[in-house]
Amino acid sequence: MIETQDTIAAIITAQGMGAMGAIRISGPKAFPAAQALFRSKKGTLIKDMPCYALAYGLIYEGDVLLDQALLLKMQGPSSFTGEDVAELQCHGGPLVLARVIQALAGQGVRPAKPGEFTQRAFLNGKMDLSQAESVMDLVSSSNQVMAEVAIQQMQGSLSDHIKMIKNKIIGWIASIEAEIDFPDEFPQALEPVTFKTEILSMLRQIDRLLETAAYGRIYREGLRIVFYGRPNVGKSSLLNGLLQQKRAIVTAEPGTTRDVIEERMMIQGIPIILMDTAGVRETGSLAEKEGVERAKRAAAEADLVLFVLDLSQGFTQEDQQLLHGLDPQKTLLIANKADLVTEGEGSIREEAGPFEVCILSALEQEGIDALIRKIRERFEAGTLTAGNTAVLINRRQEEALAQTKKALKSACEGLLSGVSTDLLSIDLQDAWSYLGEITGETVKEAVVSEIFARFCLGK
Ligand SMILES: Nc1nc2c(ncn2[C@@H]2O[C@H](COP(=O)(O)OP(=O)(O)OP(=O)(O)O)[C@@H](O)[C@H]2O)c(=O)[nH]1
Ligand SMILES: [Mg+2]
Repeated sequence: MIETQDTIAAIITAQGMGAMGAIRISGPKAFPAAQALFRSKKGTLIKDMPCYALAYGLIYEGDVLLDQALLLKMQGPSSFTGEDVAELQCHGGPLVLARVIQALAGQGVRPAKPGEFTQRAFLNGKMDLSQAESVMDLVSSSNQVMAEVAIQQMQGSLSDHIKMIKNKIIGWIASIEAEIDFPDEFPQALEPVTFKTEILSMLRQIDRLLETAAYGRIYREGLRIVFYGRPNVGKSSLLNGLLQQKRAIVTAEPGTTRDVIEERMMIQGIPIILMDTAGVRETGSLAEKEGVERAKRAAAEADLVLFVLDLSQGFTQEDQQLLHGLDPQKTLLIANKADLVTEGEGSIREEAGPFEVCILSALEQEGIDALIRKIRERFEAGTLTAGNTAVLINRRQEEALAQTKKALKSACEGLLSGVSTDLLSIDLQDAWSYLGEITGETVKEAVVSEIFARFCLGK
């Protein structure tokens, strides 16, 4: 346990006005500090209350009555942070709560930093780092899938898996150490063929976890869909059509959109970031040039590009050039302005080659539903259906798993090519240590602080 001598407090309910507002006080002085402010109606003292008991009373700062409140006592280690915790359930006015926090400051209780309660829970061994990260995922989840996965991960769906792999590796390391220390009794700790089979199975498990990274990013941050194409083909009209509002300016003049316009929406439970961009063309205008550069960057970083063309003009040479650099797996070709043509739909499909085509009219709102279905299909065409997984790893965990995989592969190759056992042990220790970054045992203090600093206040 590290030094957590300060006693801290924060409002743990949403900011602003509400029927109720709760304040959490955590640390060695939680009970005496709360006692200095709180007078129970029945005269009960906090120190005499059992753990998880509630008391009703009044909160004072000196002689000034601040509020009526319920006090909940949670004695360390049986609390969220693992420390002594007192929670005051007050009335939810921002001023009332601010005055209570101020009164607590008078008792030597300092305001908690963002994520500090959860950080203490982690440091006191109440949860591992991946579980702590899931707390934030749950609080900030914008969709049902993320919320469901976050609660599973808080319960240990990821950490149990990681612990299992780590234990196996520790077993191997122990065998190697035994071989080094007592070569006569343990002549060949790891039998190469068995070891190879086991390590391959472990690598498959790691791959399955790694496969969840892409969905993890989408459910945490949103699927980035970028409208891309020549000027005037109807990109902004399509953005507005999907959003069902006139978000972007639409004019008959080519070069209307300059900046990247970003909007969030949900499409059948998937969080989406829609990005409208400037039409790509050679231009003398500095602002438009910059817009075109931004459009190209956005398309390169997109999860899905909606490449829009004007069906009434057909598949122009410029369209073909632009489309050339795009990945058919990550692109849908939108043939817009279908209302202006009566034939030629078939030929666009042929010309599109490997690109899937969606014919629609943004102006008449024809074909938008089919587009939405196609977006959903593309999302589900990945390696797994995210809805069935209990784990969605984040970028940090993905990086640590990729490193683990490298170290394990190196161990496996080493054993097969007959390297010395101590080199093998180093690879396995590396793998163990990378896994420890996920659960938190081997992660650097600075990384821990950075993770918790991203949390919201009061969490
Ligand atoms: N007939 C018809 N006109 C459309 C359709 N979609 C867009 N337009 C028209 O095409 C013109 C250009 O539309 P925008 O949505 O501004 O096109 P854009 O691709 O965003 O253009 P830039 O921002 O200049 O790149 C406007 O006059 C729209 O009304 C459509 O489906 N049918
Ligand atoms: Mg536009």
